Amino acid sequence: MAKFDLSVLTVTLDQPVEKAYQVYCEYGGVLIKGLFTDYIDALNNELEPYISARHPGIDSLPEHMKDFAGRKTKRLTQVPLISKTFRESMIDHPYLMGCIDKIFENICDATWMNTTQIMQVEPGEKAQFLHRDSENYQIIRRMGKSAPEVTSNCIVALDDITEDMGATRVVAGSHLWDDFDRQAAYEETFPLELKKGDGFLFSGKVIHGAGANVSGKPRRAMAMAFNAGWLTPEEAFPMYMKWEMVKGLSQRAQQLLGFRSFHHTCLEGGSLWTVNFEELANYLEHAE
Ligand SMILES: O=C(O)CCC(=O)C(=O)O
Ligand SMILES: [Fe+2]
Repeated sequence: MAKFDLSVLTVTLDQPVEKAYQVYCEYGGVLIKGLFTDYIDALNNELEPYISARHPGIDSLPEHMKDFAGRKTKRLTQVPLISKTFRESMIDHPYLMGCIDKIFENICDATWMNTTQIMQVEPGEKAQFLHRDSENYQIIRRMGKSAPEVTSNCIVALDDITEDMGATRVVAGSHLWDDFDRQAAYEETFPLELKKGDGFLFSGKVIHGAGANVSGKPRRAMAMAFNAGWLTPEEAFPMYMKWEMVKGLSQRAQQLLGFRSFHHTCLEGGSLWTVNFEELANYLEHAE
């Protein structure tokens, strides 16, 4: 198969967010060159001891989910808790937030972080089964291509990632398929080869999965996934982070981490995630 031309998916930070959004809509994802290049070394340093201490595979899961998570893949969450660099400089990156605002326009007034997850695919790992991330929300997934976007994921390369290391396999355009029950053939995928610091932001409706690692090196990437603020996220950030750590962050970061209420403004509706019918952050400030 001819190699997929990644340049059609690629934007640079000097291009307008509208361009990134246009690519996202057409292909289901957009590769943002050098999105986090300035921060990856610091992030890796902060994460290193935690990744080293983690063992591959997730023991407590049912068998099919053990395959999904990867038996030779290390998964580590709690990135905003572990990494100052992440919570202060990466989580609310203006370009990424610009894209997220476009993607979720008219779907929700505020977005939550769905998960921040290190996915280190170790040598010898087989390919993950292909899936859509919206499968976490089956009722939405069953609505097919016309469903509202409820989750969008940015895969960030924490190292240069090549096909043999297990680059994510992506089926471009699969967010627009008429039949969401159709299985994708491996030949329909392309390997998402990235340079350290690149980010690939893609729709929850796009078919993808981690590739097999047939190299001798671990493949280190991070998922920064977002979801509509009215939907339960994968990761329970406010259950393990403390307000003291979050209160100095931007309002956007606080919102992403679940430390602010959700107020409907663009859509009709009330407020969610409140205390005594009031803004959660006000309560937290006074509850200290
Ligand atoms: O690690 C990857 O390349 C993709 C992982 C993934 O898609 C997932 O776990 O949902
Ligand atoms: Fe996925």
